[in-house]
Amino acid sequence: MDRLQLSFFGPTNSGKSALVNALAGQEVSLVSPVPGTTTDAIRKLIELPELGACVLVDTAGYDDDGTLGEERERLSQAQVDGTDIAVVMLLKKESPKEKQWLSRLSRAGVPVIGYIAKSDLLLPQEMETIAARHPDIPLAHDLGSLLDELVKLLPEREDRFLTGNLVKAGDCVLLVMPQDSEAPKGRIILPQVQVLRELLDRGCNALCCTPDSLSAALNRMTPDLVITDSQVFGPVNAAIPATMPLTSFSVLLAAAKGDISTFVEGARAIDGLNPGDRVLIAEACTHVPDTEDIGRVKIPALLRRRSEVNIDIAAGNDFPEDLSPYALIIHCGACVATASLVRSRIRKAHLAGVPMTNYGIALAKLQGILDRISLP
Ligand SMILES: Nc1nc2c(ncn2[C@@H]2O[C@H](COP(=O)(O)OP(=O)(O)OP(=O)(O)O)[C@@H](O)[C@H]2O)c(=O)[nH]1
Ligand code: SF4
Ligand SMILES: [Mg+2]
Repeated sequence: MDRLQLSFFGPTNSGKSALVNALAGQEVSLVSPVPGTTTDAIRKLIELPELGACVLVDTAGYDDDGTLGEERERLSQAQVDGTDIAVVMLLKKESPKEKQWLSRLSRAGVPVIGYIAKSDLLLPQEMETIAARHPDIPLAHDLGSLLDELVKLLPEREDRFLTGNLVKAGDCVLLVMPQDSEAPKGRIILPQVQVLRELLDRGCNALCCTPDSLSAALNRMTPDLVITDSQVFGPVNAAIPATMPLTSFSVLLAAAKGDISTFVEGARAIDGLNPGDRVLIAEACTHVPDTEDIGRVKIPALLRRRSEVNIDIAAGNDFPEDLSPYALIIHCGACVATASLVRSRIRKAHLAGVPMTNYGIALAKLQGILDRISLP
């Protein structure tokens, strides 16, 4: 279910945007002979026959001198986290930043394909010289060879179910989905749609209700599992029998995107928070915060009820490089981000020795029911 993120890095004017357009078979990015044409990272969601659901990320080129160039390179660097496979453009004359970028990607554990840029303009021996410079990475020089190398590097796609072993065919599942001011108008949010679809695919019977209609729903069916929005964990837990399995959409998502045991372990650090400690709330995307925003309003309020901690918010790509000031990181459900992004952040937190949890698990902990919920 997770999209494969393919990111294209390289010097300005090396043909990144032209290559992304060729792969997508449409104009995703502007191509021009003017160095620095692409300024911000451009993301294109696309289905490629050989690769499945992908997000192609065209980045601003490096080797762009000046302050803006540095700023653009910083934005391109932010795309490294979350990248499943990187395509790095290799020029005839080695770019001064080539080695630095290759080692940055290698440190981040991102597999790389070197793409010999504008190979139609090169002599065979010039291509060989570039290949000799990079004996350790697979190389491509046109669309066909790039697709071949991408297919070879495809990570094992785990087609695991969001609901894991919590349900089996024929089970009745009750979904509690508040439609408060935070819910998008006229729509159901993605994790709920995904879970509902999966339950149908797995041959389960699913009934949806809001917290207000929960008791009416319970009169109609005895669920084998209740999946709730984690914001109403407490009242839902109080309304159902103690033996009835209960989980939340964000717990299911946390297990699919990240590492549930790290998150459960991280949530236990909430007990050790002291006044003055710094907690980082990290969101994978930027969205306009709401008055009932879970990360900016609800979780901070629950944390401060226990201890006067200081809270920093990092949205989108602004995940701090230096995590050492933090006593705890609480990450969002990453509904629109790739699992690789969350895993790379878990790795950074681990290296910095900072516990990390996520919204759903933290809410369960803060509402005193972490040990009550079923994990997929
Ligand atoms: N001959 C040749 N020219 C190419 C090829 N790919 C791109 N170009 C040309 O190179 C120039 C730069 O291409 P872009 O795709 O905009 O390069 P870019 O790496 O995205 O550049 P920035 O956005 O500035 O970082 C354009 O004039 C393209 O037409 C190629 O494979 N062969
Ligand atoms: S990616 Fe994170 S912050 Fe953005 S909407 Fe999804 S859960 Fe919220
Ligand atoms: Mg470009």
